[in-house]
Amino acid sequence: MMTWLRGAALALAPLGALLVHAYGTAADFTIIQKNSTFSVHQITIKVGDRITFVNADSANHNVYSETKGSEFDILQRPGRSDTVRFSQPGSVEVQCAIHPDMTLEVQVRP
Ligand SMILES: [Cu+2]
Repeated sequence: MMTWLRGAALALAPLGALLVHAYGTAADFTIIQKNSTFSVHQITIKVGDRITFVNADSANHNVYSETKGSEFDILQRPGRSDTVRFSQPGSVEVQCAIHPDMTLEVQVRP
């Protein structure tokens, strides 16, 4: 019985290592929306990284992207935060559908 358990653990070990590797290199960034502006207007990340958008205003925001392969569209009530994972390399234009002056360029490196 002990031998079987040990064998099973060894067989599963490579799978666990693979999962850690797949998610281990991704980084998380946070961008705040305050006074109807993004806290940064340009950011460079890598494929697989995540950006959490926080609405720190007392009004709604609607962060979105129509860049091909990186589309998203999120209505955010005050205080809400949502995370977007960027899986396509290239330049992603991010805007707010409610405040057209709110712009952000996300450079996603391969
Ligand atoms: Cu807005």
